[in-house]
Amino acid sequence: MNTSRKNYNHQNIELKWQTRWAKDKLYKVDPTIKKPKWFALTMFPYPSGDLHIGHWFAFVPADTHARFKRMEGFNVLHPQGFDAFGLPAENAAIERNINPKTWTYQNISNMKRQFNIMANSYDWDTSLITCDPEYYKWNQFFFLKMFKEKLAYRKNGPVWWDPIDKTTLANEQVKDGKSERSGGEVIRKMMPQWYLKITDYAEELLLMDDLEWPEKIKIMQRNWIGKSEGCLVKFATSLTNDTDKFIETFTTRVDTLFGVSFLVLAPEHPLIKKLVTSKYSKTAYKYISDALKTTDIERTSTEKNISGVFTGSFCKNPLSNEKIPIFIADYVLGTYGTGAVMGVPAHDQRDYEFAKKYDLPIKTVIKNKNSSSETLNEAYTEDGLLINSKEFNNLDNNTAKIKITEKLTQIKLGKTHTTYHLRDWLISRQRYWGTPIPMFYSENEEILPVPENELPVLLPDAKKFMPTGQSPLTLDKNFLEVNHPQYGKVRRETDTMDTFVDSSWYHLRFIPGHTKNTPFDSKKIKEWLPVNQYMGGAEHAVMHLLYARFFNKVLRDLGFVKFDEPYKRLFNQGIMLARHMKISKRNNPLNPDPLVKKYGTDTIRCYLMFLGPWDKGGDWSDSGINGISRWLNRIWDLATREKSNKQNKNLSIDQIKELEIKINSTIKKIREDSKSFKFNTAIASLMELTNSLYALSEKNDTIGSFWEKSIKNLLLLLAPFAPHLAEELWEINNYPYSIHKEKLPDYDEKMLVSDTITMIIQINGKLRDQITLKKGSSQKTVENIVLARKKIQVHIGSHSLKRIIFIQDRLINLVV
Ligand code: ANZ
Repeated sequence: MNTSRKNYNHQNIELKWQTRWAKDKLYKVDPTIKKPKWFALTMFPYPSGDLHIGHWFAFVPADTHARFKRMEGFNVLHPQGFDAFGLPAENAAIERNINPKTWTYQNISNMKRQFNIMANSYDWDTSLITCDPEYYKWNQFFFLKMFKEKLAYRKNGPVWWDPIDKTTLANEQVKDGKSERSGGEVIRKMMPQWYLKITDYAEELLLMDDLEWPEKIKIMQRNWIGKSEGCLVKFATSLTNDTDKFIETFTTRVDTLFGVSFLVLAPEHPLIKKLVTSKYSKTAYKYISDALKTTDIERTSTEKNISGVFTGSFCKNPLSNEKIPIFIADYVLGTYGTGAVMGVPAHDQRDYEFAKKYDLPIKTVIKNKNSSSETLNEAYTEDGLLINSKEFNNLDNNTAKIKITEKLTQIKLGKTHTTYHLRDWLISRQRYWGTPIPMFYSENEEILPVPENELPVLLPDAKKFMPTGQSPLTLDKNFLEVNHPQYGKVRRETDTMDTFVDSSWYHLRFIPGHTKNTPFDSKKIKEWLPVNQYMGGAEHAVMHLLYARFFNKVLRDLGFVKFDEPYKRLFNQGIMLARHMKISKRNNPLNPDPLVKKYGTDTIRCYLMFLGPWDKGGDWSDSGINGISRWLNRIWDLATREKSNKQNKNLSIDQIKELEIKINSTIKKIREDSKSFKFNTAIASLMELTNSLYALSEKNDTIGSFWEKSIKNLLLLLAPFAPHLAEELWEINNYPYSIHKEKLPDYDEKMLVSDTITMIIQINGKLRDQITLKKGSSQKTVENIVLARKKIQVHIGSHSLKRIIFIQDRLINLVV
């Protein structure tokens, strides 16, 4: 029996290779190498503390994927950086009463140490930290470019206010009426804020057919953008002023125009002041002030009792000329369409309830083709034929939409219109830890851009950065008040940018080649982008992933990049649980540092990938990790066998053939599985190969070129999963440094299926022996071979053979 060193010392090995790889910059990307390029990117982390095991679950499989690409022959750039501005870092710093900057840089150095332990193949020379002035200078630069193109603008309007984080939020950061981050219930405020005009790109952002992204994310983006095609219809008021003559409504059901029995304005509608008559003003203004205190979610909830108030004014239906009362109701939102709705109770359920409550006429104008009744117990919202609609009667309602729109267009009281639920991106934050918005205000509130050559506008080192509702930078007089050579006495904008601005273009900054004077090297960008494989959580579907697409399109239109989309392929990993609990910074029963000490990085890496399919997530179990540990020790044992002990027999031709098939099919399986991120099944097949080799090595001599080749292939296939162990065994087996520069072994298509089978030999139904035979061997051949076997002869002894049961390629049963 071969002697071998059992359980390997992971602590020595892992530290040794981490040090060596870092010293040699093993993963440094050389852009001049003539190989196809592959940009593998993972969503970069917030440096808000330690990397927990959930981070490992996000980053390790992504690294393994990048390693496979490298071994497939690509020139791989796999960078990593830190999304360093923003509320998580700022809030953590406040809790600990230290400056966010000190806190952030401390965390970054700790997290870099932890990343090294994780052994991901990052090129640290390309790294970036978004709170570095040399990075955020370019946020400001792009902002100025957008301002010039009117893609960045300031507007006073209703905004979402997070009372916990004490800042405004973008629409995307509000989920079910709550701040996505703090969980606080948001409230409406009127405030002048900065916006980026993402709505200009709504239509193009809907085009996603060429993106190899999970369908789920594409659907979420499409729904969020919410394209709606309809018609703008003008209702004449009694007001005579040119701008007030009409109330414009947006409807997707212009076919119901003859069924309008009231008009509803959102409580924010600008014409309200002019339309509310003195008789109704008291009730109307009380209603409006109450409505503005509630959230849009509450206002549009179908569970809430519908309510409204009459304005005292009327308008005129543009086609029927009927006199229509004008109401105010909170179920109409000021931020969608035109903020005014034509009420058609017979065909819209909310309008139906409203009409019932305020005793307004309910006039059916669309008739169910199969029913004669016109009385309704609820709104009829399906298709049908028009009735009570003058010359449009008997048209099917979809044709009627076209005809009525044509008529309205003719008389200039309507036109087709497409609108989107997407709102412009509000980027102002009343917080300290972010990129200063590079703007001045003159004494008479004129908006003045900071000249480009004055960038970056540095974020001052603040002593006070507690959130108060007002941007902390207003407390810094040196920052705030400027005597500008060009503009004179001006005041600086004190809000900072949403950190999603930082992450909207960071991928471009990773490409080596930018100088002090360029955000990135446009020529090299062309070689590396779009990102070949982006990997990260699905929670960013309508935030980061939408913003980054928008930013890319703006940069394209400004001439900075040539491609339309930043991320060609996207993969979302699932959620990992730690002993049935969701992992978070606060709730982390699995601290990686002691686990690494106990099991080693390679074991943890493999275990995380063995847990389940990466996109499905998984649950950590302590017994599972022990299984992985045993497997890796087995590989260690196999690949460190002494080669001087020759007492066993060599492998037979058949055994070699079987093993060759096993190896070829394992290579094929692992190549395919790794492409589709199925690391769990890839590891399972590597385990099977290990078992086959182990079984052979128990009985046979592990000498010879074939055995060596087998071990070599095993190590190459292991390298992306367990980089230290593979490297160490590579060295022990005298292969040249480094295994991570090797190519993945290829398989031979002809060597995938076996032409032999294992047949079971039974005597009186009891398993007595097994035999390897050529597939399809005849009963006669098998009988001859079996009856000639010593072991079988011993079992039969003096009994006489009565009967033989034979199932081809499966079993032979001798009845004696
Ligand atoms: C009259 C009508 C009749 C409507 C009918 C529907 C059915 P989407 O598809 O989401 O775009 N609407 C328009 N602006 C609104 C606002 N600011 N707040 C609340 N509701 C608003 O929905 C378009 C429909 O939502 C519009 O079509 C309008 O009601 C309502 F039988 O107009 B409809």
